[in-house]
Amino acid sequence: MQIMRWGTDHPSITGTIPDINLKSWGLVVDGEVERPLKLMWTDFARISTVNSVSDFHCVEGWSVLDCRWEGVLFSNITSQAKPKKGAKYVLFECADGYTTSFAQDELMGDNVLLATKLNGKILEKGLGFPLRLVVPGKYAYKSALWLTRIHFSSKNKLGYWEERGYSNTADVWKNDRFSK
Ligand SMILES: Nc1nc2c(c(=O)[nH]1)N[C@H]1C(S)=C(S)[C@@H](COP(=O)(O)O)O[C@H]1N2
Ligand SMILES: [Mo]
Repeated sequence: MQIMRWGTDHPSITGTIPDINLKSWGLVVDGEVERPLKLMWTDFARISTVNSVSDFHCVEGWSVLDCRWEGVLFSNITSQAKPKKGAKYVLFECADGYTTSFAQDELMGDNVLLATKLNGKILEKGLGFPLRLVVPGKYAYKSALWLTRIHFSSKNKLGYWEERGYSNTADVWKNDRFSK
């Protein structure tokens, strides 16, 4: 296993790092939900956060160990937005146009975060500022940077790399890299 620095992989599908202004940025939570939300940065300061330490693995063979993430539990957002029955799938959209997708039940663990901090510091621009998804045990392409939208649906829409042949389940410990 290769241990590397952050950002040595392809950090953005557009090749540039989105420049996000916190005054206008907001996270939209919509789709098949009882209560669509738009959470602004000032709202994030009010929602309680948790810490979660995990390793980060890319399908291309590099890893970053012992990342201490801090952020809002995904399950906290779900309980606010209240997805409708049957809205089993979740698509994450990002400021650079990137997307990634999950089944909702993969995201309900107490280590799945919308992270605002890494190792005690607000995320750097290149690492997803202001908000990135952290799903320990899933490959790095499931960690959406520069989040702008969480969309609940009864339909399973594949994300950017998942559409291009990478596994939708992406379990690191099953070496589950490519779609079957
Ligand atoms: N918004 C966005 N998120 C993204 C990507 C991207 O291009 N855009 N690339 C993914 C891939 S393929 C990897 S390996 C990781 C890299 O995360 P890092 O830049 O923090 O190392 O981000 C993932 N999340
Ligand atoms: Mo990647």
